[in-house]
Parts: sequence; structure tokens; C-alpha cells
Amino acid sequence: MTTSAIKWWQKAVVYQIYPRSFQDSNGDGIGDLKGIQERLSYVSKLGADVIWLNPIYQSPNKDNGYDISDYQAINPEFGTMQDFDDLLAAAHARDIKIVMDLVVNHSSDQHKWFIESRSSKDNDKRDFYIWRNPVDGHEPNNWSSFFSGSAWKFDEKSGQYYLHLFVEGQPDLNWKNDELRDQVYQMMNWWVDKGIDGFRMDVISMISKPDGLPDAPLPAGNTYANPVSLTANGPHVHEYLREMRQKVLNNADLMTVGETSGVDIEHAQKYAGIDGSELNMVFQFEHMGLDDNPNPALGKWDNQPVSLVKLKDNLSKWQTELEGNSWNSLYWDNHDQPRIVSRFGNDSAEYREVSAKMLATLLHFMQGTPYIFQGEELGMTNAYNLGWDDFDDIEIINGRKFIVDKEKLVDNDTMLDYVHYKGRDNARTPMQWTAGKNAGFTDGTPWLKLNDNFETINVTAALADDNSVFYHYQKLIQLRHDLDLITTGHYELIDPADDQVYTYKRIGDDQELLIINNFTDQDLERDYPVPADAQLLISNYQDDLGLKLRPYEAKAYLYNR
Ligand code: ISL
Ligand code: CA
Repeated sequence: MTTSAIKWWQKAVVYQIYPRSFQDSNGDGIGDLKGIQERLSYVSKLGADVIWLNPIYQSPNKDNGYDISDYQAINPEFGTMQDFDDLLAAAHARDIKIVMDLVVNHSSDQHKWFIESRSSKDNDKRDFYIWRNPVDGHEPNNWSSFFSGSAWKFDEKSGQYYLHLFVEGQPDLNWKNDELRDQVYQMMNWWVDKGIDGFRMDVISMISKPDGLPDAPLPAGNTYANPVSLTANGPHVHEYLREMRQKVLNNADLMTVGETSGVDIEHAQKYAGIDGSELNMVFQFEHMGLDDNPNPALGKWDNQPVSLVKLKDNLSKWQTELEGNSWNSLYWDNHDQPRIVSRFGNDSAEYREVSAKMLATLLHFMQGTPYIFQGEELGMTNAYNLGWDDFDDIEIINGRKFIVDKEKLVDNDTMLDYVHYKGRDNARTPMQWTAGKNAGFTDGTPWLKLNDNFETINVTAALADDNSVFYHYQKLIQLRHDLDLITTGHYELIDPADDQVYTYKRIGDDQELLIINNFTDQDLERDYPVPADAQLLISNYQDDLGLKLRPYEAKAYLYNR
């Protein structure tokens, strides 16, 4: 890849904001748009180029805003459309772009389309959703919802079931319907005309369902089957995205990222092809599934550490296979994942900061567009102080009902361990700004309990400490902006079978980078050839002992070839 061909979003770093938990401005305990605007200087200081906002639209909040009842209205909890316009203008004044969440695999069951659709079989919006007759008095197929139980909900009034791959309040839209697609594009263009800078597209890989909606393979002993192998990358998905590209995305210089659950390399190359026919990049999930439970009925619920060799193998595959034909997104954390330092790092007092910096270094020298989820840049950890009465996330609540109460697959305490390891609320606790009341997030009662470590881990402390995780992220962002090699270099993994250290190169015409990451709490030694005049660009220790590596040591060298 040549430097002159670099697109702005290929050199950009994205900061993801979960509005509900970022900054409350009016004391109701819920983060809001004005709160975000107050904190823009913080995002500027970090150096991020783009903010991705999780959904801020009108929503009954069955799945925290991912169930949208009006795509063109702001959820009053977050403010008004004027607040949004002000935020967008304020961000642009600081040269920060704003990417919006687009949730059009499903709507809320309170959306006017669904209210009409449900009203009768011959309503002209009936076909905007996926309705089927019962089969032998049962659900039309064996698909499970991604949030437990059947993916079908029976509607007494019309005697049919509707499909909801997520919760009941999230009926799936029928993308086969031309008028539906047209309405979605109109809505998107309305946001583009407002001047937004792009879209993050929620489960966009699932918008085209397989013909005939066949059963999914049912693991022995299970009642319902995870349909992802059938619902992801369906028969018309690329056709729909090409159409969207023509009708919306080409109308401005946007950044687009598809959240593509179930994506493989072959499909990613299409979704994110550099020919520009669909999207700019995708979020793939394979590296987030390496620590899933071996029992498919338990899915993600487990508490076992990831294998470094598998992680290397997987990330390297994505680096290699997408190079030159499509584009990666790079992420560890988001609002659906636990905190990375607690998952792949070490969140003990001794190693939290150094391992958080190691993970950052490992990811931020790769090819792709990096995403940082709020608080990741502080090394925020999982929230072990939250108990069953504190959780808000529907995935956790339904998961416990199904796995513990109904199917009795594990007991309550084991499930709690799993939730503390993997649950989505780990990411969703309020942002930790100060050591003061409610971590400076709100004057009121926070909607979700704070992580009780906010007195030590917070923005004020991070900004006052030259060696903080924050400044390490700031430096990584700066390096990406300054050094095109991080965007363009060819990726090469060193020692794939080494299960302690993750080392790779980024190779350019004249220079190369060597990135070394000790994944263990051990002192180790390696013998990579490093030229004597190599320049140390960044490290998470104060001094450099060369290839004698201390616990979680991470560093990057730059040298001429
Ligand atoms: O969160 C997951 C596992 O913990 C994923 O299965 C997730 O549900 C999937 O990646 C889709 O996520 C997106 O759509 C969901 C929403 O709940 C998530 O927050 C969103 O990121 C439904 O809209
Ligand atoms: Ca508020």
C-alpha cells in the first residue's frame, strides 16, 4: 500500500462513547449529549479523530437503545435534536468527526412500522417484518435468540409468529421489501444531510435471511439452535449494501464500519473491499470468540483465559488476508465486551497498568482502524462489585434465567463468575472522571452502579501521571498519525508457536517496525535480530533492556531495512 493512497479513515483513531455512561449533565444519573459536549476537550487531548456514538435515538430501552422506535428523534434522556446539532458542531470545530450507530437489522416493537405491521395481516407494513405461520402448533423453526430462548414471538391477534434475533422488543426488519429498504435509505440520507461523518452498522451481516428460514444445526440436548451460521452473510446482503452505497453512502465522504457477527474472511473482503462498493471496514468477532465455552449451549459464558497461540493465529489471519484488498477494524473493547485488561491482561494492582499498555501496543501497531472504548484508555477493569441485583443488561438477565433457572446448565455462583468475566455491564459502568462523588459522572444516582475502583482509576489521576495508561494511548495515536508505516506496512508474525510473547513486524520499503509484547508476568528473554541503531518508539517500562523482557513488557522498534 502506498502512502499517497491512504484514505482519512485509514489513519484515523476512533473513540467510542456509550452516552448513557459517559457524562451526566443534569443530575438524572444518565449520561447525555450535553455531557459529551462538555468532555470533548478530553477526547481532543487523547488525540482521537472520530467519535462513534452508541444509539441516541428514541427507544423503549429494552436493549439500551438498540431497540429504536424513531430513527429521527433523540431519546429525551439524552437531550434534544438541538443538543445533537450543537454537539456535532462543537465536535467539528475541534476537527473531531461523529459516526452514528445505525440499527436497521431490527427496530423496536414500538416503532410505528411495527405497530402498523402487527395491526393486521393485510396492513401495508405487514411485510416490513418477518411473519410466519406456526408449524405443527410451534415456532416456524428452531432458531434461538442471541439473548436466549426462541427467536420467534407468537402474536395472538393474527395467529402468526414474528422473528426477533435479539429480544422480543426487537422485531427483525424484512430487507426483501423494496419499500422498507427505500425508507431506511431516506432516513440515512436525512442524517447525512445533517453533516454526520459516517455510520457504524449494527449486525449488518444479518439483514438478509436465508430463503425458507431452515432449521439451524441443533447441538445434542439443546432446545434451540444458534442461527448465526444461517443468518450471517445471507444470500442478498452484499446486493443490499451495494444498493445502500449507491443510494446513500456515496453522497458524502463517510466512514462506514459494519458490525458483522459471523463474518469470515471471504465475506469481509466483500463488505470491506477497497473497491469501495460496500463499506469501509468491518468488526469481525473471531478473536472475541476464542474464549467461548466449549459447550455451545453456554455460548460466550465462560471464565477461561484465552490461548495466546490461538489469538496470534487468528489476528494474523485477519492482518494477512485483508491486506491489499480490504480493511480491518482493530478493537479489544466495546459496549458488548468485558474490559480487556481483565480478560487478556492482568488487572491486579501490580500489573494492571503495564498489561493494559501492552495490549494497547499490540493492537495499535497493526493494520486497520483502531477503536478505543471509553475508559479503555484508563485501563478500566471489569466490575466485580456488581451483583445480581445490580445488573441491567438484558443478555445477562436472560442468560441467567435460561442457563441457571430453566436449563440448569450451571449454578448461580458459576454463572456470576462468568458474568464477572464476560458480561456486557463490565463495559457499561459509568466513566470514571474523578475520585470524588460518583466519580464525577453524575450528581444524582447513577443508572448503573460504578466500579468501586474509581478512587484509584480515574481521569484526574491519569492526567496527573506522566506514566499513565492514558498517555500511552495518546502516544500510540500520535505515532499512527506521524508514521505512515503503521498504516501501510506489511504484517509478519514472528514465532507463531511462542505461547508467551506476541511479536510481529510491519515492513515497508525502507524501514520496518518490530513490536514485542510479553503476555506473561514472567521475566523472559528472546533473540530477535534488532539492529544496534534501532530506535525505541514506545515502551511500557522506563528503561530498555533490549530483549530481556520484564512482565507484560511491550515495545516497538523502528529501523532501516
Ligand atoms: O453482545 C454480544 C455477545 O455478548 C453479541 O452477540 C452481540 O449481541 C452482537 O454482536 C450484536 O451486537 C449488536 O446488536 C445487538 C446489541 O444488543 C448490541 O449492543 C450491539 O452491539 C442488538 O442490537
Ligand atoms: Ca442526564
